[in-house]
Amino acid sequence: MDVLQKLGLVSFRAQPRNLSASAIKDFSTALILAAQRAPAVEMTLARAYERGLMNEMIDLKSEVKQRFDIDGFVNFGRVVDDAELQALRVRIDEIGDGIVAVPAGCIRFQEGWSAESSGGLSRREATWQLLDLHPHDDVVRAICETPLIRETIEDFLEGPARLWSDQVIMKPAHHGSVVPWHQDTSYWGQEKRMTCWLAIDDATPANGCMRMIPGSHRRGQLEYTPRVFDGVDVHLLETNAVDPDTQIYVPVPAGCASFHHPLTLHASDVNSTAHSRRALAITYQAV
Ligand SMILES: O=C(O)CCC(=O)C(=O)O
Repeated sequence: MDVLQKLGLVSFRAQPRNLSASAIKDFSTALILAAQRAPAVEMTLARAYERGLMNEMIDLKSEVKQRFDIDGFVNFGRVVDDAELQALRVRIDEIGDGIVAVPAGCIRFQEGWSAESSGGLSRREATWQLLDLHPHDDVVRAICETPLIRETIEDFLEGPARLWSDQVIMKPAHHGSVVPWHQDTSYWGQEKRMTCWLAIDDATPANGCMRMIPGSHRRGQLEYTPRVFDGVDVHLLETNAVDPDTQIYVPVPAGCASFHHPLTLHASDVNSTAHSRRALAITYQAV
């Protein structure tokens, strides 16, 4: 029997591939709603650990690793508890509101926004991205150094790793913008790194959850072009040669995470809902 079934768990990865984009959105939304109602459907090593299921945990670890090796990403389950998540939310709000100061280089605002010329947007609503907070903020650093996150990345990298960077894409309500198809290596080069993408709010197809192309990490570095998008004051790198028919939506409930390989093609849509979709991407580098 599949180890997930044995644990009474269902993987988000069981997403049918031959459905239309709108059917996939409905399916993904149904999964995330099910996860909220019944946390038992989360695929989580922590749960096996809590139940003292050590053998299952070892099996599950190898199952997760196998899936990761095949797909270049895995929808993992819960990595932080409610109190940690709440502390992170409060701190991100405080930084967005300017109540807790971080160096100016850690904040990217939406294009054209300034306190004097705000266009009706608060400072927090106009914050597009927070970058490398962990050297400056204890709450964010503690989350980035969560042992389950570090150990999972070290399993994927097959060796020790150190925290390298963090970023929060804020995707505020109503105007959170698109992140185009890209490989992280287009920004970073080919160093051996791995990212844990922790949902601060529920990430759904409607509010711009991640979309991934399974197996794309085996295609090597692809061509890319810099692009400027409306409302985003940064050059984003867009990889061409993407067949969106092969994409998978990866909805992640708040407090849970997906992990992705730096060569895996991924993107996210605009957030047209009334609630923000924030996520903390935590990257480790092999040492
Ligand atoms: O949060 C997003 O929408 C995109 C994040 C991303 O591209 C990444 O973590 O590499």
